[in-house]
Amino acid sequence: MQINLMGRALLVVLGSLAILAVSAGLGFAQSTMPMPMPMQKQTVAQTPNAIVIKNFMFMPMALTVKVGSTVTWKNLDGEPHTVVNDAGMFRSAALDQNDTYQFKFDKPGVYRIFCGIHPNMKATITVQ
Ligand SMILES: [Cu+2]
Repeated sequence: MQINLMGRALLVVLGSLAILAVSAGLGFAQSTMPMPMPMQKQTVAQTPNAIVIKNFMFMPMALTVKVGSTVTWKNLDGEPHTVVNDAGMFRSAALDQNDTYQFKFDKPGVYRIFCGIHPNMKATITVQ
C-alpha cells in the first residue's frame, strides 16, 4: 500500500510539472504571438515570397523568388529587428512586433541580408 501511495504521489508531482511546463510554454507563445493575430500569421504562412522573423532568425533563411517579386518580411518577435542588404541596396527601419517590410527585386542575383541590430541574423534571397 505504501509503495502504491508513493507511486501515486510521484505521478501527481510529475503531472503538476507537466502542467507547469505547458503553461510556461503557452505563456511564451502568447508573449511572442498576441491572441488577436493568428489570422495574420496564417496569411503570412500562405503568402509566397514571405520571410518571417521569429526567435532572432529569418525563416526561411534561404528564399528563391522570380525576378520582379516583392518579398515581405514580418517581425513576430517582441524585439525590434531590421532588414539590411549587405550591398546597401535596401535597409528597413526598425520593425516592431508584427511590423512588415517589403522590397521588390527587379534584377536577378543573390542578395544577402542581415539584421542591423543583431548582425548574426542572416538570410539569403536568390532572385532568378
Ligand atoms: Cu534583429
